[in-house]
Order: sequence, then C-alpha cells, then structure tokens
Amino acid sequence: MNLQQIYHNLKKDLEQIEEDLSFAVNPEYQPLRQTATHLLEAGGKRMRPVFVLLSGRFGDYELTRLKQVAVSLELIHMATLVHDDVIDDAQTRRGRLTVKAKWDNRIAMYTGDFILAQALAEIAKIEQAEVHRILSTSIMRMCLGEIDQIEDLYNGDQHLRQYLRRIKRKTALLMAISCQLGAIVSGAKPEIVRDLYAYGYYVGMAFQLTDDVLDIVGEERVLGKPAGSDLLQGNITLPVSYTLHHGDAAEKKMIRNYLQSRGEVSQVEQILDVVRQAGGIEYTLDLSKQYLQKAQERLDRLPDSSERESLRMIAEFIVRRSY
Ligand code: 2DE
Ligand code: MG
Ligand code: MG
Ligand code: MG
Ligand code: MG
Repeated sequence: MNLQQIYHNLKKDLEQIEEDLSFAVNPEYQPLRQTATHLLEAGGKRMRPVFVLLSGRFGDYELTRLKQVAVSLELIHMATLVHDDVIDDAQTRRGRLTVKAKWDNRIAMYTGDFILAQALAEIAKIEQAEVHRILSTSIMRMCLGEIDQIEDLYNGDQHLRQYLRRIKRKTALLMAISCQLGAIVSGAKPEIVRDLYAYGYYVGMAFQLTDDVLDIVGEERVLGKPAGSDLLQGNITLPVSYTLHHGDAAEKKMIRNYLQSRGEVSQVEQILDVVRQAGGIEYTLDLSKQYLQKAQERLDRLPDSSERESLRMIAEFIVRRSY
C-alpha cells in the first residue's frame, strides 16, 4: 500500500469532508468569505481528517459523526495556522500569501476566531460530553505551548524536555486527539482508543521533529515558505540546541552571538550551514525515527486490518517526507 492508495480508498469520504469544509468557511459576510476561502484553496494534506476516518474503522464506522469530528479538527488546525502566522509574522504558507500578509493582522485574528467558532459549531452536533472535554482541554494546552514558545524565544539554554513538551502541545496533541476522537465517536473499545491516541501522539512528535529539520535543510520552493524561518523568529528547535550543546567552540559562539543580538538576519544563512554540519540534523532525525518506532509498536497492538496498515504507511511517510 502506498500513500496514493490510502487517499484513494478514502476519496469518497474525504470529498464529503471537503464539501463540508467549504460550506463551513463560506459565510454570507464577504471579507470573511474571501479570507476563509483563500485558506481552503491553499489545500494541505488533510492529515487530521485522514486520522479521524481511519480510526473510526476500529469501531462502528458512521460517516456522519466522523465527518463532524474531521471537519471540526481540520477547521481548528486552520484557525491555529491563521493565528500562528500573525504571531510568527509569516508572509507565506503552502506557497501562498498568509491571511495576515494579504489582508492584515486584525482581519487574520478574527478570521481565526471565526473559523474556531465554526469548528465548535460543527462538533456541537455530537452529544458525547467526553468529546468536548477532550477538545477544549487540548486547545487550552495548545495555547499554553505557544506561550511557552514565546517565553523561550532566543533562549539558548533549553532542556530537551522543554522542547519536547512544546512540540507535543503545538503539533502532537491535535494529531493524537484526531485518532482518539475518531475512535471514541465510533464506540471503539477503551484500549483501542488508548492505542490510537498514543499512535497519533508519537506520529505527531515524529512529524514536528521532521518539520523542524525541514525548516533547516528544506528549499523554499518545496516548503512553501523560506528556509530558516524558525531561527529567524528566534525559535530554537532541536537541531539548533543540539549544536549549542555539541558543536565546537566556534560553532557555539556563532549561535550564541546570534541569540544575544536577538537575531541578526544576515547571520542566518551561515548559522544554518553550521547547524547542518554539526550533526544536529542526524540526531533529530534519529529521534524522529524512535517516535516512529513507538507509533508502529502501538499499531501492532491493534487488530490486523487494512486501516492499521494505512496508519503504518502514513507514519513512515511522515518521517521520510520532504515537505
Ligand atoms: C504551528 O507551529 C503552530 C501550531 C499551534 C498554534 C496554536 C495556537 C493556539 P509553527 P509553521 C495558535 C490555539 C489557537 C486556536 C485554537 C485558534 O512551528 O512552521 O509556527 O507551520 O508552524 O508555521
Ligand atoms: Mg509558524
Ligand atoms: Mg509558531
Ligand atoms: Mg515549522
Ligand atoms: Mg508546519
């Protein structure tokens, strides 16, 4: 099985999700309709809906309910990106201008809020209190992660623990609950729900670790945004903090200088080269593979099925991807 086949198998259901998404972001009010449609057209891998649908197969697959969860989670993901681009002052995403760049920060904040509210309206159709508890707690934790990240900007003395907690909150949680909620609304057994949650969490960690590597080694053309964005924002990712701990004296000094001057843009290219050479990329990718391994072990505990193999493929793709 390959990735195309996975999408092919889910095509009919994903198309319905796409329809519901465009319906949800299509308000009467003209400026919002433009910003939201702009976002939707930028596309994306729709990973969260895919996780919801595949996880739903481990219980009683009921498309109506699964769609509501999938649409809601994808909308939340979109809302976080609109807000994130304001905070990160990002001009492009997925090769297009961000809402904040095309309109402005104020419009972007309310577009994000609007989409978040749409997400809540969508999931309100589900009557299980547990679902709402899980979702709201996760959004709170995502916000905490972003605040932590702001406080740690340009801070060269960070523990691996801090970094891991941050990427858990910013990425892994939403993937974990995509699997968890897909299974819960399908009435899957508690142990299956737990394994799927853990799978989503490990895959999310692996995903963000590779994302942080790609930010350093990727090309703008493929990434849809400039390489080195994290460093430019002062966000110290694992390859950089690895270099701060294990690089030679000159390498460490160069990065320290950059952080002390709070990001002299002209130094970024050189620092990227240093980080690429100092072994932090290999170290981070290796950690990403360890999370991949854990994700696979969780899958081993699930009943053998084609959905389980699809989840396996997705996990592998995430670590090998280049975009
Ligand atoms: C992307 O991280 C950030 C994701 C989490 C954002 C969470 C927010 C709080 P990056 P890229 C904004 C919750 C807000 C809601 C629910 C509206 O590393 O590289 O900046 O894709 O990602 O910019
Ligand atoms: Mg960002
Ligand atoms: Mg950010
Ligand atoms: Mg990133
Ligand atoms: Mg990203």
